[in-house]
Amino acid sequence: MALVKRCRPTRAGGLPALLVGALAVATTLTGGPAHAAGQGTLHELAAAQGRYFGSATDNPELPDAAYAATLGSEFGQITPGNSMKWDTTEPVRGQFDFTKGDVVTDFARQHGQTVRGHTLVWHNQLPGWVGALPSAQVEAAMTHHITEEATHYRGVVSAWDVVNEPFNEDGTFRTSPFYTAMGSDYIATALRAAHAADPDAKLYINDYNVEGRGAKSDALYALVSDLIDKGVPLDGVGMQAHLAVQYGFPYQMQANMQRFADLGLDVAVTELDVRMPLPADAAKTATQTAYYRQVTEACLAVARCVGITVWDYTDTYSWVPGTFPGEGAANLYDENLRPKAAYSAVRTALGGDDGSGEGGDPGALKAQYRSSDASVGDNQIKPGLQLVNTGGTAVSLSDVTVRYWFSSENGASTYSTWCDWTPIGCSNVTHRVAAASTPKAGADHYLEVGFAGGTLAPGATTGEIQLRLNKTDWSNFNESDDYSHGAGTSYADASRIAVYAGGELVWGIEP
Ligand code: G2I
Repeated sequence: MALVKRCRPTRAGGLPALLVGALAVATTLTGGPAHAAGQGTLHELAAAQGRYFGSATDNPELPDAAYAATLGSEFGQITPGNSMKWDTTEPVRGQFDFTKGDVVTDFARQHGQTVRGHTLVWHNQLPGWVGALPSAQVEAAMTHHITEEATHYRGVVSAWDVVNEPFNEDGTFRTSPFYTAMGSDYIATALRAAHAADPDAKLYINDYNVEGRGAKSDALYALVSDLIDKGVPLDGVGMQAHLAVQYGFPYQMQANMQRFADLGLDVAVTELDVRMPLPADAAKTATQTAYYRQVTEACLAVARCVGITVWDYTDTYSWVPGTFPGEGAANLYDENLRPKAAYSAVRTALGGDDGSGEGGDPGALKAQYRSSDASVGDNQIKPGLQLVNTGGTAVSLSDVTVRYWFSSENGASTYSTWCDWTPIGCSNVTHRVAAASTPKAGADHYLEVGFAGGTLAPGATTGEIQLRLNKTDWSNFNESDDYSHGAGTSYADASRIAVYAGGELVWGIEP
């Protein structure tokens, strides 16, 4: 669906087109296109650059048909998030169960995807019996586990995270039953056992917070240098890349990847996501978008960076909210499986279009908002809105609508709405309140704004539209928890205000 195709010639007496540059507004893209309609999938774009683009998945997610459709089409590689871990595959000593992992590898085979095995030796998700073993028995148990699992998946997985997360943040070795029993030699022993069981699989050490230069990545560098010197089978390092907007981008990520590559190792980004403190806003979303783009660019700049795996592709199935309460929105797609701005940024970094089907115009319309409301607890809501055409083609406004979501509290179900002022003339603006079809907290109603006609030229803005609404019983609102409400008093990009063209979402994130 392309805006271009819906555009009609500018009619006589069309709306004045104010220049964006005349307004002091932020211009960062945050809402992003609502549809993935570009040329080629993420994996196809990556493959054209000699890389793969993959996603983690998990067994409970696969019956979700819409989820599975995108998992199977957009991504060329998958990593099982849990089903190859020790507590699943050998819950009782010597009793192996590969049922769940096999479901994932079957999915991959049906969709022509490669599989990253995750993970053979890790301190976490270990069955209790391992920790209860006498030290003298741990090596045999570890070797047996690796041998059985890597043999089962021989020829099926292309790479293994043989050892996962061996380091503490300060670069010392993490304590685990394996480290306690064997010291750091457990790592070489594990790699040798994996190589014996599956000589063709690429063998990795995988960790988090090793994406940038620092104590932890220095320790990993020292470890892998030593393993290479000793002739231990090792093919690569996995950089998980669980990033967060509030902690900054990894320090010198590309140079850090390059130093591992210079040792003759492959580098893989194995678990990418970029979380943020909720609620998402325009600034956090812009930072997230930049981080996804920068990781992609870093990988492409390092010849031995073989590919990128996101730690699941949608917020629906993210591990983040369960581990970091109050944080989330970390993935490339939202909970409605709509690609975010980060998705577009990854596509363009991979050399593709942005996925909007708009001939390279990222999100041809965007909404900006300011609050004109000094009081969030009185009987009126006063949003200021404006639309900006960020694309290269004129947009007909007659089939454009904008939604601002709020909560009705407990008052009347009828409303009055007002346009107080706009440079395009309030007679050109329509407004009404409607009940949300799926009421959510902070979003059981929305103010819908439309246009009698007119055309918004490339780069033009409607200018501000000063709106106001009240309940007909004049009872008070509590705007502070309203989905689309913000405290900012100057215009800024607003990802919680949706813009539709021809009934299709072209900007923003619905509640
Ligand atoms: O924690 C994020 C990742 C960090 N790197 C290693 C990865 O293996 C790890 O993945 C996550 C999974 O995505 C989560 O799904 O590992 C977590 C456990 O360390 C997984 O969470 C666990 C829950 O904690 C359990 O309560 C649950 O039973 O998933 C289990 C299976 O659904």
